[in-house]
Amino acid sequence: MPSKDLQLDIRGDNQEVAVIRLTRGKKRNALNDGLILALRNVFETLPDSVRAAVIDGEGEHFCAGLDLSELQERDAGQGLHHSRMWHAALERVQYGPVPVIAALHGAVVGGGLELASACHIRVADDSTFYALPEGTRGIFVGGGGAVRIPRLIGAARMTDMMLTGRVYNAQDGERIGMAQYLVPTGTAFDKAFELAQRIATNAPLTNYALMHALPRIAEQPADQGFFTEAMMAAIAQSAPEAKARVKAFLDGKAAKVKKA
Ligand code: 1HE
Repeated sequence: MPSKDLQLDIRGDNQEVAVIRLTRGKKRNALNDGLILALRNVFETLPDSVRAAVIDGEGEHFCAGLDLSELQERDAGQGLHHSRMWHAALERVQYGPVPVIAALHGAVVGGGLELASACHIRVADDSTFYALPEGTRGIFVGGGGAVRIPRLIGAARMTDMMLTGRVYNAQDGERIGMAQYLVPTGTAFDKAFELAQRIATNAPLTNYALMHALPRIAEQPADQGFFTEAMMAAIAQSAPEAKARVKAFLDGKAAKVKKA
């Protein structure tokens, strides 16, 4: 067990899905230093069988952000290292071994939204709400939110959230890009798990390309992006698994794309 506040459960017929649960429900899954380090450790030590992961939170809220009781007076240097510790952990989530799906419900606030934004897919249920109370607490985001959240919703919306304390509900959150899926209350975990099982059947190199190449390509100038894309495409299609999958389709043995 990585930590009493973080549970890891390996599921699926082939042990292919890691379910990572914040289990500090009494404190609304507020993230203390131990929990951040445990999160990092989990992603650094996932079993080889794991192909996708789900993160969710115990109780009525996904995560209340930074554990404010640990926010003592830090000097500038300590504050810098603390923020860098969060960066290191959430970098392991975003650029770790497998795609990660966040199952959101209730509060997704402050560092909770920073954690969610480091995941590759966010599934929110109707009870979800999003906020960045750092603005009203007199602090700033420090867990990578200034980099990741504008990429989801734009800098203008994030500025508004922090300046005015604006809270987005689940429906508006999905509309502006906080989550890719919106599902009825109580079903976010099931949907996230279903997606994880599906993602686990992809060719690992395709998943790797989507996690590690796509976000970098998207940040590159077009000319460099096209070149990196061509390199990644060539590597992916040369894998024996890609050839087998394409052959299966051409032989009529693989699923067609169906109308949504
Ligand atoms: C906490 C925290 C926390 C709850 N740190 N202890 N985040 C915030 O500013 C959000 C603060 N939390 C809230 O606004 C509310 O707690 C919630 C909307 C999330 C949930 O409300 P509710 O009514 O269900 O719970 P509660 O009664 O407020 O809290 C239950 C307990 O959890 C209570 O402790 P208790 O000992 O009195 O039972 C709360 O003190 C505790 N609790 N949230 C510590 N965040 C890398 S930088 C990131 C910067 C940030 O994330 S800043 C934003 C911090």
